[in-house]
Amino acid sequence: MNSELLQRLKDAAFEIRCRTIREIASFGSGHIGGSMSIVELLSYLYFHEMNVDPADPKKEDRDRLVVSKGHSGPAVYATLAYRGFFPDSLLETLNQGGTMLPSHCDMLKTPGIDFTAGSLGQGFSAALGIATAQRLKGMDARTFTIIGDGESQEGQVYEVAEAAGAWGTDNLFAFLDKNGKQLDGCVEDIIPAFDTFGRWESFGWDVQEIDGHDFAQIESAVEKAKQHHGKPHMIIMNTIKSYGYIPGETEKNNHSMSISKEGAEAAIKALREREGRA
Ligand SMILES: Cc1ncc(C[n+]2csc(CCOP(=O)(O)OP(=O)(O)O)c2C)c(N)n1
Ligand SMILES: [Mg+2]
Repeated sequence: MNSELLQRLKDAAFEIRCRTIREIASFGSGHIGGSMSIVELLSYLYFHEMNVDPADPKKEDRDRLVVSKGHSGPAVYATLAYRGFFPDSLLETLNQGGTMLPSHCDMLKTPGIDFTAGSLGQGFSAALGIATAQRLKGMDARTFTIIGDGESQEGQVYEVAEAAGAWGTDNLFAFLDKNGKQLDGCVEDIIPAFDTFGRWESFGWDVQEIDGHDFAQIESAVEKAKQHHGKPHMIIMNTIKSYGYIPGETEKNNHSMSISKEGAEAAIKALREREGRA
């Protein structure tokens, strides 16, 4: 990855993290853990990879993103705001009455959200449907989707695995946010995910495993996937739940957390220092 792009993406990730932390603090609590673990991916998709236009969020030939772990809405909204889909000021309305930004992604409420999610497993099915429609219409567009490792315990996920593998849906690019944690504990303690890589391969997917916080690895995996025709793509991302919201990184229960306004500013200061930013 060239250094100019790397710096641009790192800056975007920092801006998105600051916005996500403040946004959750404006409501007082929210899904910080699974929001922060996908920030590098969101930065990469919206600031480098995806064909989207904030001035025309519904343009037909766009690439789509279905965040099937829809509780990560706060990070997605922060990304969309920073990309220019709507003003930053809306982030302060997160989850409040009448908001355009409900805690879970809603395609009827928010410009730039391609599918409603929150009931784990369902968004992933929709992503396959959207990718299939793009193919049937002869479009060049891709569908990106993000699922969680806890979400991967949903049986519906494996209906998608089977169908997409059988159909060779190669415009479907899935990312598994393997942060090792679900709502109330570690995946390994609840339903250990035996051989995640082999499992997806066995369904006929093109599978890679990377560090989900490393932009160079994200770029190389996406570029490799684009060259691999005839199979849907699964990029397993090893991540840290709450990454970048430093007080949450070492917290056992970091799925949904309370954040005060002062706590948000202290956390942003700590992140700024850790990243060596002025
Ligand atoms: C069908 C369904 N069951 C339960 C929930 C409640 N729930 C919300 S988030 C979550 C844990 C998800 O864990 P994971 O997919 O690993 O998400 P992440 O760690 O990325 O936050 C659960 C059980 C839900 N949203 N949908
Ligand atoms: Mg998880």
